[in-house]
Amino acid sequence: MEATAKAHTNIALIKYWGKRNEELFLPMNSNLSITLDQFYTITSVQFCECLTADKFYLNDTLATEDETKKISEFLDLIRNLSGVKKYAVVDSTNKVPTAAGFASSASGFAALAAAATKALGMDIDEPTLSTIARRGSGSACRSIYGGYVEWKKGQLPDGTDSHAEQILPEEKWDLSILSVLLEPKQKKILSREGMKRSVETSPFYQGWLDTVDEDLEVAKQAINQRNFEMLGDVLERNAMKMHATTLGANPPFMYWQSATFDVMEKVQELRESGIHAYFTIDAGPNVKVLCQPKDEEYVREALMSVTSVQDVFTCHPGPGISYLPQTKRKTCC
Ligand code: 2P0
Repeated sequence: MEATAKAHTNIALIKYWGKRNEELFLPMNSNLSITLDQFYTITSVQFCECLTADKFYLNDTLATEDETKKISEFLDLIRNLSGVKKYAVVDSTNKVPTAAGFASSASGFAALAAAATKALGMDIDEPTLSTIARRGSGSACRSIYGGYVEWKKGQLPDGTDSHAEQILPEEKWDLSILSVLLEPKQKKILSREGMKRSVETSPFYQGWLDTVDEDLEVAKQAINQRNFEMLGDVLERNAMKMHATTLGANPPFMYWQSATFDVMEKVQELRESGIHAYFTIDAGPNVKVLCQPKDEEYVREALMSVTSVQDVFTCHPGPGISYLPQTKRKTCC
């Protein structure tokens, strides 16, 4: 009753911003991401009768009670689906630079959903696995698939039609995604809280909802046509609109800091000089810059020249879930 799975993290080009059902993690809008090749989580799960509670190791260290509670609640969903009541040892290793503004929750819950369902011998297809991963963290449902991925918001109240699907495999279109690491200066407003406050209080949230479906259609068309400028224009616009909702919230908040603007300006400068580069920003100050692989080195150097930039990590589109042979991991008895 054990299995190991690997899931890569993803970055949204059209953002998931707002929930229509918080308990089921149902989004207000459909959205679109690229799964990244460099950043991932490997998780082993072993269910065993000898355990009296779940045990969670994160990067080789026994996790805190709070961290373990989140994992246990997620495993409860899977135990309910499978009918198996046993507890589990979960051993998870993150190769995700969280300091660079990459949440490990997407790859983390995708890997956990895959390993736990496999360990229990559950026969489920990928869309169903995606709906399960979604219940850990919304963006995790996209990490089941590689390449270019759409999370369809669905309509059913139980969320069974709210899952991701691949729109283009990773090998069909190579792009460079440069993640720009800045020095964090302020306390983070978690995306979960930020999106809730925007939905409930921002007058600009309706503007977001009124235009996001059109952004998504343009992005899908651009991917279909491999039209990088068209994709870049819409992904940058979409990120700006998401952040505009935070400025209208009550109380207002903003994820950017002065260094964020320095990077945005550098990207604009690059474009004025004829290089096609576009930025996107998630629920934090760090910036991700998309460009074509032929320009990757030049863009990386330009970004490194910005005083407040600490480092730049380069990624390309990466794969979906995979299952690994059992290695020497933490075991129960
Ligand atoms: C995204 N973000 O589409 C958006 C853009 C942040 C900004 O998905 O509450 O950790 O666990 O469902 O998935 C981050 O939010 O939030 C996120 P929950 P999640 O990538």
